[in-house]
Amino acid sequence: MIKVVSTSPFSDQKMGTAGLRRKSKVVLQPGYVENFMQSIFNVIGNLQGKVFVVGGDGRYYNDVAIQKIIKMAAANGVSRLIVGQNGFISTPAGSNIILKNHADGGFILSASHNPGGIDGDFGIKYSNHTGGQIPSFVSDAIYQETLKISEYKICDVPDVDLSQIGHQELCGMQIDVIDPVNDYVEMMEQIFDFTAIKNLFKSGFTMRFDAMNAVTGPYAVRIFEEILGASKGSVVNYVPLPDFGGLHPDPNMVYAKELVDFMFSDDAADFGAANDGDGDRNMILGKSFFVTPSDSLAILTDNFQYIPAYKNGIYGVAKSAATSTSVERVAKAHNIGYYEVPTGWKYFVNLMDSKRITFCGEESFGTGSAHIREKDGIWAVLFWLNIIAATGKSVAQITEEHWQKYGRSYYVRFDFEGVDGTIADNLMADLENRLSALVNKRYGDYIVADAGAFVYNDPVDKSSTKNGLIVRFADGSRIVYRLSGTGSSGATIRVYIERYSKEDIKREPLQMLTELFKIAMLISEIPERTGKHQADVVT
Ligand code: VG1
Ligand code: CO
Repeated sequence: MIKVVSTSPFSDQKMGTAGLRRKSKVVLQPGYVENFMQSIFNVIGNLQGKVFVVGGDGRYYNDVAIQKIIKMAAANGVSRLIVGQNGFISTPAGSNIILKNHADGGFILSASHNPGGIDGDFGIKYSNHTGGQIPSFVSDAIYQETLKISEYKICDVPDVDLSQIGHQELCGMQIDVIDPVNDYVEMMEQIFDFTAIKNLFKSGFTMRFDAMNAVTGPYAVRIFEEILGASKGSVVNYVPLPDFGGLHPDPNMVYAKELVDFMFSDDAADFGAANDGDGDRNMILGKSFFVTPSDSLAILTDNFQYIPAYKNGIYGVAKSAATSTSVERVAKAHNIGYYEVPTGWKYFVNLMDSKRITFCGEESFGTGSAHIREKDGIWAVLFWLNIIAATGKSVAQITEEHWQKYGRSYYVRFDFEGVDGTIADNLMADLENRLSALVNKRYGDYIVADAGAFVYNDPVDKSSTKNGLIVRFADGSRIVYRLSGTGSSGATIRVYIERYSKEDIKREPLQMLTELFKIAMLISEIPERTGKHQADVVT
């Protein structure tokens, strides 16, 4: 029943910050998924005895791609697949399933926060036995393989029924269809004080969680409403839809507009949160209050003692270079390890495995801990609820007290989207060349203290990665520039701007950063080279 099909390479199957991400219509091309998967299987080599986890966020084409992957895994000699019921598994739940079952890796079919549907994006994230996404040297080898692939193997059988939980066999491979929510819920119960959170809801505390018609709906309904007792209807947009009901499942002030409007209205709940398409990002809101992800990481780290799983101490904390320096001050105060890595969760994996860190986070609405090897949206929401339950304080109070204690990093990210790829590449290359000449230059109130490329040397595998350019000013302010690695068309230039203030903590971030934004544009020549004077998305 095993068919060997000849194929010819696609030139664009290079993985980005988090897996392969392309327009759905690109992925629909005959052989596209097959070539990519066969290249992975070829690089892994002998698949006898190997176990993989497969699922996705339910977006358009998930159902078709998952059947291809199952039939190809069987044809390539994989011993066992653990598949989410109806093909659903969130990215954090997938990481947990890999670790819990000592699987050799897993495939989460998702383009994460990118829109779905036939005109949206599709993607595949590939993790190894660590439960985290593969390091760059492995994705480079897979890319090389995609460029020379000439055939793939597939079992020529009808589609597998994924609607029922249980075991079945396909071409000699065992398939276990599992409930994707159970193990995840069990893990959360072991980390947090569910009794305290239950009591919080009993006392009348209200929340709204926006699942954005994506994968976390079933997880959120089970955990927040059914187990913890948040009132029915607290979780909205909880049915995962192939096109996310037209939503752009990116939990930020721009795309989670419905939730933001509600939380800034007179009827606001006490607490608001949203997750992205595959459930690894989170946004935290209080009544008329937004917590930046960089601050959220710092606040969670500072409050680890309230969480049963962490109360005996944490190893350390890490952030991506583009994330604000808030958490650095917390790490110093607690005298714990502190690391700065390139953008992308895969860079945290070695630090967690080697017990250098417990928490990590990115400005892009990602927070997580060493309970798994992916960022975890619902985990972050539960962490906040646990702190609120333990302290009796509101989101705004917790955040403002944090600023009083540590000062505040005003922080905003500006995205310039749909830029021509060559223009973007040249802009970054030229900027890098000019940076060293900027040192000691004065721009209004700001003097450049240091400027150059960000280079990360991994203390565990000794690999070296260059990602983004950083300009540091004498007062501690920073501008970071980098190109996005998750887009599916054109280039996106991200400009991250930060300014620290010890006492002045109640101002509007955009106002505080007006001058630095102008400097950022001047230094980079973004307006002249792209024709854009304003960012397309500001978060
Ligand atoms: C973006 C974010 C990055 C995140 C990545 C994957 O990457 O900036 O912090 O790790 O998305 O997140 P980039 O290269 O576009 O800046 V997800 O939730 O899309 O898997
Ligand atoms: Co995501």
